[in-house]
Amino acid sequence: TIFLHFQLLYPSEKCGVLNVTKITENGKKVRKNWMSSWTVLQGSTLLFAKGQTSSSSWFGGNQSKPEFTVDLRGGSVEWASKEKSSKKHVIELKTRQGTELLIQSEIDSIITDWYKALTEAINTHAWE
Ligand code: I3S
Repeated sequence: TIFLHFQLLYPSEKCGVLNVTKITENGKKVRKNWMSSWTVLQGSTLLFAKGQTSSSSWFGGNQSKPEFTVDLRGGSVEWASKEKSSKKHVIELKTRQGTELLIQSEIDSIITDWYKALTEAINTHAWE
C-alpha cells in the first residue's frame, strides 16, 4: 500500500495517534470534524492517515493510504486558545497555504513532544 511504501522509503522521525480536525482550508473556515488519526512527521511533511489505531494494521495493508498531508514549510504552531477548542492540550497548526488544523491528545507528554517536534521541523525547513 502507498502508506507502507512511504514508511519504508522514508523512515519517520515521529509517529503516533492524535486527534485532528481542520478548522480552515485555503483561508476558508470549515466545520470541525475531530478524528483519531495515525500521524507521521517526515522532514517538512506531516501525514495523517484515517483509522490507523495500531501499528500492526500497517502490515494488514488496509486503510493505510494517507488521508491528507501538510507542508510545514513556512507554517507555525502555537498552543490553541480556549476560543478555538474546549479540549485540553490543543496545538494550532497554520500552514503557508492557509490551512489551519487543531491537533490534540489527552496525554500531556505526548502533545508536548509533538509541539517540540513540529516547532523543530518548521525551524529546520524554514529556508527550503
Ligand atoms: O468550535 P465549536 O464549533 O464549538 O466545535 C465543536 C463542534 O465542532 C462540535 O460538533 P458540531 O459540529 O456537531 O457542533 C464538536 O463535537 C466539538 O468537539 C467541537 O468543539 P471542541 O471544543 O471539542 O473542539
